[in-house]
Amino acid sequence: MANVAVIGAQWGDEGKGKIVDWLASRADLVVRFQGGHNAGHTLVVGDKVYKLSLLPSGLVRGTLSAIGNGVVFDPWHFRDEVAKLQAQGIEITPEKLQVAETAPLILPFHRDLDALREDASGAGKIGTTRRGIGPAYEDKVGRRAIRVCDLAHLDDLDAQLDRVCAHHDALRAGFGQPPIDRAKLLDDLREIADAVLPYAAPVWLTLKDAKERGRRILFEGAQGVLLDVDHGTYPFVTSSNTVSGSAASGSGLGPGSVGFVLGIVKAYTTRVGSGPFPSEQDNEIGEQLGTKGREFGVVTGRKRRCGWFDAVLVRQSVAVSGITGIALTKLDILDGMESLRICTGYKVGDKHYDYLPPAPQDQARAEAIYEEFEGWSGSTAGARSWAQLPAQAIKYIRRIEELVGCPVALVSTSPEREDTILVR
Ligand code: 2SA
Ligand code: GDP
Ligand code: MG
Repeated sequence: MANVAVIGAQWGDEGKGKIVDWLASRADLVVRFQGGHNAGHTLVVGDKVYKLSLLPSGLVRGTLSAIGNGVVFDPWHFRDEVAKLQAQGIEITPEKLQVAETAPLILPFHRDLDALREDASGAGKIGTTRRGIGPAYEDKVGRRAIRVCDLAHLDDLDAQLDRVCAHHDALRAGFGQPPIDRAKLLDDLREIADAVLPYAAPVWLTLKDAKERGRRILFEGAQGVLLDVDHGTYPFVTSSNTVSGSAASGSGLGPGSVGFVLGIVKAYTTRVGSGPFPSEQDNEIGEQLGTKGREFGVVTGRKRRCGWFDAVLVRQSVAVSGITGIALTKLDILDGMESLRICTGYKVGDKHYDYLPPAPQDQARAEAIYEEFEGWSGSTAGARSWAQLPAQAIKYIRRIEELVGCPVALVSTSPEREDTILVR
């Protein structure tokens, strides 16, 4: 089996966690390559529910897992999430989990800045998870980040602390906040270093070794292509590249090592946070999808916005992320709906678009053009074979394939691990 990258092809929460978990039994190593503890992946195994934010979903299967250099890493959250999963009976040791030594840290002042900016932005706010993701990536690109490897050199960190504190103190002053308490920061880092350093490792070397031994690597994406900082609905995006291209740079293997790009696609559309959403149903239909689909943020508990399937967006995600096959999730949520709609294009003023116009002003004005679709009366919930799907549900899947230009390889029909159909 080729190495697989699992990529969200919409605005996140497509069900990547469930699919990674399902695939993890067929992989030797699961690696996360972007994002941080803004991600929220729910895994249901029998009567147990696991909620992961920072840790790779492969851990639940006991598969060797790694957090790559492309991830922004909150060491305090790491400690707590490890403890939470251990309490649920998951084995987490340095033999099972590695953290890239070069991953930049999310520090308390990143979280502060994220919240201060959001609070000051009023209606224009991004709707971030307030976990300091954006500010931490800014420091990485600005070459002033403190990284995992620096936790082993805390007595020799003055020059780096000077740089990062000078930058943040100026920003904090603008919000009327006191400067960073450097002594406290160093104390806190000394205390947390012991919880992190045993896991710190050259993940790129582990991957090189895995590749040479022909091990199967699973790249676990977070968020979705429409939240990609280059390809998404900018500026209403996250601060990393969520496309498959970053699986290579964010873990330390060349792009040739990603053999199959599996795009995770929900059978309708959701978004959490602000920003354009042309097929949004701010009405009874959206309520129905949200209630039945339990569409609430895993990290923040926020209600997710819901709407019809948008084929324009997914077609674009397939292109920019090189998606080779789709895992279609939550088909069961559409069971019993009399009629369905699929967005096939946009009208912006008198212009027609079959892709997402780049300017936020045009995205905000884009009106969805729909194709009507008859629903199905039978149930797909819990189906484990293609033959169990109602004929009309199969038609819906086939139409999605046509419109987005990519075959459906998997269909998911419940949160349960085994309720997954492998399409042959
Ligand atoms: P951030 O915090 O800087 O990454 O926020 C920027 C935008 O990215 C969105 N974002 C997400 N969208 C969907 N799911 C995410 N994970 C959690 C979940 C979210 C939650 O699985 O439910 O619990 O609210 C996620 N993480 C970031 C975010 O909403 C902003 O639009
Ligand atoms: P992720 O961020 O892409 O991993 O997705 P989340 O875990 O944030 O959100 C997906 C939610 O849908 C989770 O609660 C899953 O348990 C659930 N889920 C995944 N696949 C299915 C499915 O096929 N049917 C139903 N009903 N729920 C699903
Ligand atoms: Mg999620």
